[in-house]
Amino acid sequence: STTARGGVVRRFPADFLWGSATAAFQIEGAAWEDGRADSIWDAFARVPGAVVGGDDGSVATDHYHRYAADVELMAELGLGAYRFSTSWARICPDGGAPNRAGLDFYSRLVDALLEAGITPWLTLYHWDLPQTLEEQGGWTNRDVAQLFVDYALATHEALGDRVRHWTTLNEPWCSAFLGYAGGQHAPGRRDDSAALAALHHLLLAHGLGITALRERDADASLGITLNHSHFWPADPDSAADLDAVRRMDALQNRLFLDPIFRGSYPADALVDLADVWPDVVRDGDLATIAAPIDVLGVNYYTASVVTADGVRGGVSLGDVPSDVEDGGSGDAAAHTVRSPWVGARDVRVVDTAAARTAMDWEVHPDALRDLLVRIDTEYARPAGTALVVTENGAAYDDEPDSDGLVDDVERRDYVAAHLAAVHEAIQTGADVRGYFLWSLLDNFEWAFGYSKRFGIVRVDYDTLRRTPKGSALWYSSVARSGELGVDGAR
Ligand code: PNW
Repeated sequence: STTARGGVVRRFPADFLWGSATAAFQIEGAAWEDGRADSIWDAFARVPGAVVGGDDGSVATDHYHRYAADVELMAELGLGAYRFSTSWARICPDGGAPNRAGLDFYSRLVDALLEAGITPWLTLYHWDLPQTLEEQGGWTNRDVAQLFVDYALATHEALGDRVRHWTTLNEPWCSAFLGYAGGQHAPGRRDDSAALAALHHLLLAHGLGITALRERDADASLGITLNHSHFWPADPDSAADLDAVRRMDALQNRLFLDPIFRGSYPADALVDLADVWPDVVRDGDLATIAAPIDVLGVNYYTASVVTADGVRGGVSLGDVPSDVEDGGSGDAAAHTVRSPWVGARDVRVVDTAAARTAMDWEVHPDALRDLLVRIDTEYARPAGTALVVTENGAAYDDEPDSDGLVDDVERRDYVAAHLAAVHEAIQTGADVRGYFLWSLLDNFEWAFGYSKRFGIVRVDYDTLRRTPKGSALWYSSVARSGELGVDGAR
């Protein structure tokens, strides 16, 4: 069911954080203004076939010029927190020395948020690596982890007096596996060993970043955001399917949770990946990566039934809709992608009767509850770390009426069902402190360009006008009251 269950009103803790989330590249535009240089996503968007419709981030939602109105909108909706990212390519355009004009933009944004009573949650890396660093090998180059620390400290120096919640990385799974193994994301490489080197250097950057920020600012709340998912076996009696679940869980969840919370890569994954694992882990790295964190951000969208038993069919998780395969360019020589699931390319996804979003992602709210309880019990709580849902939301094919209004009942139901799941996790005892809806605005949905809309606020890409959808008004009343009504009603 995609509606909130139970015949009761669900009351969230009084200090529960209600927010929305965005990321710099997806909303800012102003791609070369005030000294900003190319990021890997600017370069990737120029590759024929990489992004649907040939879309890019040059204008996006023009948030760079409209941030004040966007903050006002959040205030009108009564949202108490805002998760955004700073652009590395704006702050350190050539990967090195900081750019004052770039930092000033975020300083203005943070001031506007604080003035509106909205708590800023800042993410340092949401995928926009300076292109000059890609030319030095990108995340396969260990030196990039140290340059990330310089960027983090420059940003903290400018904003640390006002920003108290710092996140190092957003979804290193996507950066490493979609960026370097599958090619769906920038820099668009397809090299499994490079993906694993990138993964290790991303985690190293996180650990070095936490250590440096902690040294500068002992009271700040520090963390990382990971994208998690849950996998069920198509046949619980099939050894092949159970092994498929084990391998997928390792790649998606444990390859990140284990080093961060236990200081080691999962032994079974190291065996699975032995043929492609690069020689990049040095003495002391894992202790650095396991630096204590205050908050683990959990991004959750979907879960899957999987099989590794050929007879059950299914589709590879690397398959993408044909309109996306060549980015809609129709260019035969266009950029191609493959499954990002290193060591699990034989695993296939089996359709269930669950509803789907416009991303074709199945809707499974209960898996969010189970994931939060599992991560809380097995990893976060023993480490003294709190959980925050840093992204959850859905793309749907919104249909504006003649006044441009969108009554997005499906998105509201999706969010209501997942909030009910978060509430159940809290009742079970999981320490979940907040929820950031993805996303405040329709925006640049990576390889899908502007063709997928995740916003609770519609953006008209001709006029750049913002119009809150039905889901925004509904979410506003949930956030203001701290209560989720029966079947998601308020
Ligand atoms: C996340 N996948 O991206 C990001 O953090 C957001 O920037 C993004 O807009 C949002 O989720 C919606 O997609 C993902 O293919 C992109 O598994 C792709 C995948 C997962 C997360």
